[in-house]
Amino acid sequence: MAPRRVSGMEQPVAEARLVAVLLDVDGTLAETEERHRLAFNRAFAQCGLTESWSVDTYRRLLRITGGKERIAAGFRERGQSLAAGAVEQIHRCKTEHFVALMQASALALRPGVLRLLRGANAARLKLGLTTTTSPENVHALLAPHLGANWRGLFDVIVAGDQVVAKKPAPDVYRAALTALRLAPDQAVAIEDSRAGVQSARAAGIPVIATPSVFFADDDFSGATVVLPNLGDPDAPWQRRHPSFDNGWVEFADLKRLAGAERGRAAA
Ligand code: XBP
Ligand code: MG
Repeated sequence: MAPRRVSGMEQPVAEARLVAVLLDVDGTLAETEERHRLAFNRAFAQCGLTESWSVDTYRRLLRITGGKERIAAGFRERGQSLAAGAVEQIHRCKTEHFVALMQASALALRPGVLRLLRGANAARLKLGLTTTTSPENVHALLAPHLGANWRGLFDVIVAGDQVVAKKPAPDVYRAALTALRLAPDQAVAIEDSRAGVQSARAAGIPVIATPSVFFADDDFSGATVVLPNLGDPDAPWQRRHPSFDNGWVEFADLKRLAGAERGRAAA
């Protein structure tokens, strides 16, 4: 997919006060949702339920963020009510299946993710994870790539039920800003879905959209730029983006993005 410019980036480039890069997890760090879908279906079967989500059904239900919320919505739309505690029980089972799937084979991170995670400290940037997914899932995804002590790479991790209102509500991003004691224009977010972009924007944070497979057709209005992925020197974008010197995102681009966005906001 060729990069789409959502808003000009040829603004005067004020030196950004960028301090932190806040990354979403599912769909942004890796294409995890197909494994989530498998895990949901295995949990349904293990719980003796006939429910099984096709790719199309799951793509539709993915509009609802949060696995427990998604389970409740899926059964509600079929007119089926679940016993008290059943949603939590199914979701616990689903998380176990997701972790087992990830332990069986590590899931590749998307282009540019490992490069930016590993390079942030040298670029004097803080890192945060701002995700709806359960904490166990983050460990299952990142430990094979960054080691058991991967959490040490991040200055803040806000996940799952740490916030009540999930994306597109701004809560997860506001919690990260509060933890880091930052203003919104000192951060930039990276997201794969419309709900994620809306969440970051509602918190006042400029956001790069890198649409994932399940959200390829989403409306990413509000994102400062929409890119196929973060790219890498050995995996550059097939078509160059006029606002990027290279075929991938560098930290200088993130600083320019944040500066340009702040310039727009101040205009
Ligand atoms: C995407 C989500 C999550 C996952 C499933 O999270 O909405 O609900 O689909 O994980 P992200 P859980 O914000 O990282 O894109 O079942 O643990 O919720
Ligand atoms: Mg996501």
